Amino acid sequence: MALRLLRVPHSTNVERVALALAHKGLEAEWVDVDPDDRSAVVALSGQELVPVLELPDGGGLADSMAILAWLEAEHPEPPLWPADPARRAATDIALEWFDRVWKGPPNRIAEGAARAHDAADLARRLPWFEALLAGRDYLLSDALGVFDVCCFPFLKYGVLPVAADDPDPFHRVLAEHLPIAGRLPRLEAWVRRVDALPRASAT
Ligand SMILES: N[C@@H](CCC(=O)N[C@@H](CS)C(=O)NCC(=O)O)C(=O)O
Repeated sequence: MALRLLRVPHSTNVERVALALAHKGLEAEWVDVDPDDRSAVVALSGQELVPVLELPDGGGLADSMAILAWLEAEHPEPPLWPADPARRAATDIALEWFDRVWKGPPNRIAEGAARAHDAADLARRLPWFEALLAGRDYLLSDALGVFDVCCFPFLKYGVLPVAADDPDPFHRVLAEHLPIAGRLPRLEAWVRRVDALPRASAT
């Protein structure tokens, strides 16, 4: 049975879930929410942001990474997290760093509240991703993992164009501040590699 999820167009965090669902061979029943009317999102989850997963008990689970953790627990195969405890802990540290540290500068720039070092921090951290891809196809291992799914919808803007009908200024900030194409070959190839993977589409 397809999992029911709420989404808005062009959402980075929704794309994380779409990639994870497809990786696990799961089908989605996507409910398209009007970006200007979040009442269905609030009714299901008590907050306004998407994605939200409708749980089997009728409740709603918000936050893309919480949804990915739920999918991993309920549908462990094929895995997104490594089984080895040390590699799993390193993965969780990377995930928390990405959402709590890496995302800060582009979010603040898009909100017009940039700090002095935000643009420099984004530039300084970009080669770290290039280095992670030395000798392997994915950021933390030879196979697609949860850190790839976490980062791809954001880093892709350094390679792939922003859709003409995408009004989100955050995506244009990412495109402007992530000089990947033509400069970081392993990272550019990784973006194209992950972009070629399937997403769970509407059933
Ligand atoms: N931490 C949340 C963030 C969710 C989030 O920021 N969602 C965006 C779409 S990517 C949203 O709903 N923004 C509100 C808006 O666009 O009005 C997650 O990972 O799901």
